[in-house]
Amino acid sequence: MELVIEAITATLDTEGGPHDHIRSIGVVPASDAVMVGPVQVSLTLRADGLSWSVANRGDGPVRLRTVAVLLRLAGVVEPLRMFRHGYQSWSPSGVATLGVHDDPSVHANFPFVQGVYHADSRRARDGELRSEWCTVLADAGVGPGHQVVFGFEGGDQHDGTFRVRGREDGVIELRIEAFLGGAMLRPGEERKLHGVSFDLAEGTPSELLSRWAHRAGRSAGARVSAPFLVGWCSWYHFFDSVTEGDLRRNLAVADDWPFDVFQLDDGYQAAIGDWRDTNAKFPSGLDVLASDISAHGMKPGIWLAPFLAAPDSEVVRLHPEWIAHVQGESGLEPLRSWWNPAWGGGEDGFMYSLDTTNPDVLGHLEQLARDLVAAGFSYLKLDFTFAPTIDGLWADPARTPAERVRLGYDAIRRGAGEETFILGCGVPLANVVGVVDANRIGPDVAPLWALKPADEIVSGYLNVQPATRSAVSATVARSFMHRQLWLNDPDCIMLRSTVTELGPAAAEAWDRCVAVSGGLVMVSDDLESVGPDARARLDEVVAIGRVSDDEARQGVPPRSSDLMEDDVPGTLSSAHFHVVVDVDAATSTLRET
Ligand code: 9PG
Repeated sequence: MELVIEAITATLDTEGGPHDHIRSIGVVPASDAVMVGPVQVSLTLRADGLSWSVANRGDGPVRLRTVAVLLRLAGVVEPLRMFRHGYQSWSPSGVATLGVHDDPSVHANFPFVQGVYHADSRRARDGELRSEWCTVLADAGVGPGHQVVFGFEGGDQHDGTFRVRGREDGVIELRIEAFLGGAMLRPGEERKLHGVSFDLAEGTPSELLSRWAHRAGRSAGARVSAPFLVGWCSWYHFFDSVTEGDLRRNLAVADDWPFDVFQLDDGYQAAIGDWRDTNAKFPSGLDVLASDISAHGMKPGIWLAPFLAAPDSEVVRLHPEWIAHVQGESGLEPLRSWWNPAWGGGEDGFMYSLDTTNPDVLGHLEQLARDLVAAGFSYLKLDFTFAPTIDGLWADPARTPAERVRLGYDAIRRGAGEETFILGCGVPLANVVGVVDANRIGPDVAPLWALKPADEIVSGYLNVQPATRSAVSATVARSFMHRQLWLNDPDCIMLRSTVTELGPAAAEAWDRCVAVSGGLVMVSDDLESVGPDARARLDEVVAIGRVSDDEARQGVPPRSSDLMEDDVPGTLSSAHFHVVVDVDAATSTLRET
C-alpha cells in the first residue's frame, strides 16, 4: 500500500446556508503552502507523518468546517479493512471492510444519533467508512507495507477523522480530516493543526496503536498514575429511581466489600443542571451523604452531566443567556442537544447545552466543581459531555467543538483541583487527554448479552444501546488506551443472579474481559440481593485486574490478537492472562500463562 497525496480541501460553512463550499487543488509537493479558496493550508510531509496549519488569507472571517488532505492508496490488495475507532465513550469501535460494510450514521436520521458516532454529525457518503482520531488500514497482502496505523497527535484543538471510500474511477481514497466544526477564523488568523502520524512498521495493530497512544498521551500530559480502582455505582440496579434509602442500605454493607469509591449516579439531582440540590428522594442533601460515605473509608463519588441543563432548571431560569442557541424560523431558539424523557425538564425530555465558550458559564462550572469537592466528593463522573459539540450558535464562534468540550473540562478541573478523580463519560475521547483521570470507553453494560434488531429505540442507535456484548467489543477494541491516555473504565461487572438475562457463562465472560483489561472495576448491583458467589467473583476480577494493570502501568497495555480479524473482536491478553470471548455464544475461556 502506497500513500500518494492528491489534493488538499477545505470545507467552509457559508453564512446562513446549510451547504458546504468545497474547493480542492491538485497534487502538492512534499512541503508547500496552497490556497484553498480564502484559506491557505501549509503542509509538511515528514518521514513518519505530516504537520500542517491553516490560515485565513481573505479579507473577511471564514467559518471553517474541515481541512483535509486527500490521499490515493496505491497498490492495495483488496479487500481493504479499516479499524474504525468511535468518536465518544459510547460509540462502537471495530473492523469494517470497504465495499462491504457501511457507516453507522447512514442508518440514523437524527443528528443526535449521527453525532454519537462521529465528530461530524452529518451523514457519511454512501460507501464511506469513517474512523475518529486513529485508525488502522490493512489490505489482504502479507508482509511489510500492507498495514498502516494512523493517528492524530492531539485532540484538544480540533477533532480528527479518517474517511476511506472507493471512488468511481476505482481509486481508493483516504481523506485525513481536521474537523473544526465551523470555527471562525479572523482575517490573517493562522492555526496550527494537530499533526498526523503514519506508522508502517511491522507489528500487531494493538501494539502499533498503543505506541501511537503512548506518544499522544505523553505529549498531552495524560493523567495515568491514579491507583487501580474498585468501586460501587448506583446506576445499573436502581437507575434514576434511586433513593437515599437504597444508597444507605448499600453503604451499610459496603464495609464487607473492597471498594475504594462509592458513587451516586443519576437520580439524586433536583434537575439536570441543578447539581447542588437534591430532589425529595434524597432528604439529607449532598454534604451529609458525602460525609457518611467518607466515614466508611471510601471516596464519595457523584455523577453529573455538567454541560446539559433542563429547560425548567434553575440554572436556565436564572441564566437564560448561558445556553447555546440555534437560528430558528422566527429568531434564536435554545439549542436542543439531547433527549431523555426520563429527565422531564419541561420540553418532553429535550435538554439544552450550556455554552462553554461563555466565560460566565466557565466560572459557573469551576465553582460547581469546587462546591461538590467542598461538599466532600473526590470522584466526579462527568457524563453526556459531548453536549457542547452540537452544531449551533455559541458565544465564541472561534471555538471548535473539541475546544468547547475542553474548555468545560478545564474549568471543572480548575474548580475540582488536582487531587480529585475525574471520570469522563459520553465524552469525545480525543478532547480530554490530560484533564481526565479515566474515561468510559464503551457503551453501557446491561443485564442481557445482545440486542435484537427489534430492540432498537431510535433508528441507527442499536449498537450504542446498553448491551454486554457491545461493552465487550469496546473493551477489547480500546484496551490499548489504558494508562497511555487515561485509565480505561469498561463499565460495571454484573454480579446479580436474579432479574438478569445474562447466564452465568455470559456474566463470567464479561468479568474476565474487565479483569484482563486492567481497567476500573465497578460493581453496580444491589449488594443486599446478590448471590453468595458474588464476592468471590469480584475478588477474582480484582486479582487479575491488578496484574494486568501493573503491566499497563509499566507501559504495556493489554492487547488483542483479533483486532483486525473479527467484526467484534473478543481476544484480550496481558502478561499472565489470556481471555477469548466467543461473542456469539456468550462464552469465554481464560488461560493463565
Ligand atoms: C445515567 C447514565 C449512567 C451511565 C452512563 C449514561 O442514549 N441514551 O439515552 C443514554 C442514556 C444513558 C446512558 C447512555 C446513553 O448512560 O453511561 O453509566 O451514568 O448515563 O443517566
